[in-house]
Amino acid sequence: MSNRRKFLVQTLIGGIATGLGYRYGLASTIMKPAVLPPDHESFPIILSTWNHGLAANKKAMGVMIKGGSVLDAVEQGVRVSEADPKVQSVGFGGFPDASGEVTLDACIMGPDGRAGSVACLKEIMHPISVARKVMEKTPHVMLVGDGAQKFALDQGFEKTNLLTPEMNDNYAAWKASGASYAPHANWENHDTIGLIAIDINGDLAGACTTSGMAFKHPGRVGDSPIIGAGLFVDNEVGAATATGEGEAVMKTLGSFLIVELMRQGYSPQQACELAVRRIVAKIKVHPHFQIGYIALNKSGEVGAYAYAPGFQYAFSNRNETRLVDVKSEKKN
Ligand code: SD4
Repeated sequence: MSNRRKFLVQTLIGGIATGLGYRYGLASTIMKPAVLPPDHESFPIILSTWNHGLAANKKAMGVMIKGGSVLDAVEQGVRVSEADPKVQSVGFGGFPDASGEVTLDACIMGPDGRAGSVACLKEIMHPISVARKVMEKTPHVMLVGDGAQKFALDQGFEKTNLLTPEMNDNYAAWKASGASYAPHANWENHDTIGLIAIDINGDLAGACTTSGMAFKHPGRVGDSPIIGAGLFVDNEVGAATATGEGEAVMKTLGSFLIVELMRQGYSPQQACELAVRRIVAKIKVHPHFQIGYIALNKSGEVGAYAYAPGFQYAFSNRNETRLVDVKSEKKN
């Protein structure tokens, strides 16, 4: 067989195998992600959800520029949002649940594949740091509720009242208006921070932290602390994180899906679009539905996509930090 024919036959067989693999979910076992050499000129690269990500990115960049690890960077970055009462869906000053309590969800994942998570954690200012301790100090991945709080206190974290006077007023107004739960997640009222980063060595990490949907049912946990839903990192491939109505992200394991799509060769942008379309195909969404994904691959390429207009993310590389408007499936 001539070389050209051999090439064509091999390409055809490879294409069929890839197509079948993709169709039957086997592609990750037969394909390697395309990895370009890291662009050291602009690395580190950091992406985070919503405009408060600008401050978080700057903090995370500072940590890496000073020689800190990418894991330290993602943790320190999102702690900025957790401590800021103006960020109303994360940490201190976050919206409470339907009983008036602020309960926090967070997770972290590092380049070595380790992960830690806390859910429904009360009265602790920095759930992301508790999640990191779960990862580093226990054989577990996730601690929830009272057990998570006990662990945090044992680790030296202190109790803080997370319900600010402003949020108390919001809660009272919500009660007075009939106290019905309506998941409206967009820039006006939602700002979970998911932050993903790649350092100058090409190592990836991510962190995601939230107070969840405003006035949620007590005990409700969203996507943000669920590894694979709100966040996923695979150091060979890339990282992805989510914001918006977590139930839809959980039902489709959105961040894991994006990373697996990138493993199969899709760009971060294509992978985010496919993950949003997976939700559209599988779940009946309501008129105020919103979901936003951001993703970063091992080569430093980035992508983002939302269901509805209004989603933004903060982009940083060594040279600049800026806010990016994200395209959406629904146009208005
Ligand atoms: C949740 N995904 O608890 C979170 C909420 C969110 O911006 O992202 N808000 O479902």
